Amino acid sequence: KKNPVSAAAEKVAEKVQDAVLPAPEIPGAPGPEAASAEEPTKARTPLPPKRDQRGPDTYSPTGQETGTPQGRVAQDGAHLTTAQGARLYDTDHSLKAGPRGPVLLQDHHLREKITHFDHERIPERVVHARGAAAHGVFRAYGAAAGISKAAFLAEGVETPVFVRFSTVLGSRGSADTVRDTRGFATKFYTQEGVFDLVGNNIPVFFIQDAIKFPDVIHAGKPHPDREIPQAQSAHDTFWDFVTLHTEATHHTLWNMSDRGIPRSYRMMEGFGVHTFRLVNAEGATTLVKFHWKPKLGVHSLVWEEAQITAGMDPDFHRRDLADAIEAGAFPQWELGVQTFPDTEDQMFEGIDLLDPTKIVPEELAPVRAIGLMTLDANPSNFFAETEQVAFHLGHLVPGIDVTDDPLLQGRLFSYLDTQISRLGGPNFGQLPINRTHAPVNDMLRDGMHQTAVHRGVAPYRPHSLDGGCPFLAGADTGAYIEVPAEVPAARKVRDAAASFDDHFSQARLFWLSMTPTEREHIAAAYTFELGKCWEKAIKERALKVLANIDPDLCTQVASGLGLPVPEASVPFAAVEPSPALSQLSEQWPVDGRIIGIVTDGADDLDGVREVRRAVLEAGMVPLVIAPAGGTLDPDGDPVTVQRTFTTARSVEFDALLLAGAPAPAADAYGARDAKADDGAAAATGVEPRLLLMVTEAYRHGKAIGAWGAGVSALEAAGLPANSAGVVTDGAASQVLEAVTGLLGGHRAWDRFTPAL
Ligand code: HDE
Repeated sequence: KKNPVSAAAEKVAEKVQDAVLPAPEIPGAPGPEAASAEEPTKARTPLPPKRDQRGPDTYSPTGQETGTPQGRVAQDGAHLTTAQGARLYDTDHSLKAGPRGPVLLQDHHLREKITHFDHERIPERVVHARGAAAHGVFRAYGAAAGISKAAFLAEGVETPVFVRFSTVLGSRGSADTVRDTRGFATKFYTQEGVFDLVGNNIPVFFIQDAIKFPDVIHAGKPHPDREIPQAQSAHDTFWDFVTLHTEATHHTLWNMSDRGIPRSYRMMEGFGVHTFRLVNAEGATTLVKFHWKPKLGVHSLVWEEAQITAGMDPDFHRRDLADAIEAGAFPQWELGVQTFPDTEDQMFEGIDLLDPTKIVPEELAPVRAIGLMTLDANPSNFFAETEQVAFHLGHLVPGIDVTDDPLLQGRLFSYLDTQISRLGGPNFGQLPINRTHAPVNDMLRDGMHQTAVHRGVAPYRPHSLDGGCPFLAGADTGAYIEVPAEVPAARKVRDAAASFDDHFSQARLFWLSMTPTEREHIAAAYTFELGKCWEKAIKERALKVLANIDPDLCTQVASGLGLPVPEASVPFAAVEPSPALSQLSEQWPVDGRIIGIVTDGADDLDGVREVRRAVLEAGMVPLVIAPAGGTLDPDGDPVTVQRTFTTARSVEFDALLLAGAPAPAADAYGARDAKADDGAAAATGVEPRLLLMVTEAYRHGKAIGAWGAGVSALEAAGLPANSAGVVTDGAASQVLEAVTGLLGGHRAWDRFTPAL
């Protein structure tokens, strides 16, 4: 009789044999036969990361280069094992007293597997829980070398980076396209230690003092009784807070603007928000504000599009970032600085540099580019990297120091503190994604999840054992030395500077810098958000705040809410608009834009092939939409269908091209519904879901091109052929050319109406 263990192993081997995938070709690895289930004793080189993926570095917990990918092992070798390395012959059945008997407590494998699973989750971040990240490299231009001695800012130095983008309010599983601020946190693995630039896509913050952070977040998070609404500011407690703390007016206005609903993480600016202090080799200091400028320009969704996308594709931004990187369309940002003299009063042109609710307009202090960041690889493992990465404002390198901004000062405490509970102890710096690339020689010992095996007996200084002490460094040997900034003699107070009392002038500056279209969007956003509030008193208070920004804005929102227009309570400041704040002024690259190409499966396939090719050549992504999936013209020059009317929705596309006008699909569930509801659509003889797609794209300001039979779909949708952003002149290639031109401006802006 056969030993039951080998019988089970054989059974599994039989099953696996058919399913086993061809072994990937890895240089130096054993040949494909080694992966055969028949010879399970030969070790196999682990699967390499996918082409677009990179994992953390090869540094050891103490910062030494090991040459082997630390913490990158998974499914390494031919045999499944327990966590202790014992080989397993079965992982699908618990150990029982007979096949129908009770499960035995001695089944260690069962208990280990379930116990580990039970503890797979860690607490999500208390803010910025929802995020996506990528690896990349930062290359310094050298332009900041005169003002900062940071080695990674010297000309030509390349530094690996890891960047995590996030929303603020939503929980880990919430939708990407909600109206919110976005986090933009960058970890630079410099040779002098880790430098974290933990910024946002909005250059100001809601509050001026960190002590209010728990309050503003409690107000923005879902109501504590029912835990709704998720990932939104459109509710009473948020508006209650921001109207009672009017320092929040400026940031709230940015959130209500198109900046609150970015088109893509790749198309956002980033800001360090606070003023930082740079110090050069001579000890001279300069105050700076950090800016990330995206090469693709700053672009946004429109509100209805953002809402539909939150349902159709809650992972829209995460997918967009990963897809772009996988396709080789690596997003890039220039890092820039605005520089200010480090004066005693820390003011610049009347603007308090220590007040995080204030910007310095670029017209007053231009942004000087100091380096280029390229994100060129996706993480290999979301949990190990994106979830476990720990950013901290206090991770500074020589040449970069902080200022006395009270928001910044509080953040210096918060990040380390929160990570101790989120990552389960003080040793999270040893996690592969958090490891510095600089050598580590600290005297921190023990603690939860210690992975370094420290040698020696004398983790203290000075000592006379362990071969002497590590020496202390000086300014000439790369020590991090705080700038000995003067602290003015003063009394201890719980107070703020008088300049912090100006809550409205810069909100007005922002409003006046917007184009009419952007103003329409802002007024509509306030009307939506306040319209979702329940308490009338909160809406009335919000209108009083708006009255102090601008009477037009206040009047529009008040009329939308059906409430009277209050008077301003503070005089309007005389402010100069800053055109740099508007998103709509320029033409931008179209790389990575997604073009939906609609065909009925027969009409002008040559045109479809031609525009498909041209779209790809222009660095954009063509997606062919047809009534049914599969391949068109399979025996000729085949065209693959990527979307059908069941899987496509307008929000996925930046522009639409119509090569045909498909008839309604008789059997499609959605089509039947739409036809029943919409006799007019049925009467047109055009697929109702295409009509929805076209009208939606039109409402959202997207470029639409049509030729041949496609023009009749436009007509059926009731769209005027000669209206803004609708192209019907010429054959396929001419239509595409005109549509590409429109995409450079992102949207057909003049199509917008206040109704959006
Ligand atoms: Fe944060 N913030 N924050 N914040 N913040 C966190 O740290 C905090 C602020 C920002 O992708 C937490 O590890 C306080 C401004 C980003 O992992 C926490 C205050 C700016 C991220 C924390 C602020 C930011 C965080 C939660 C008021 C832009 C996500 C999890 C003084 C300049 C980083 C964590 C990531 C995360 C505290 C205000 C940016 C709780 C107390 C201003 C991008 O420590």
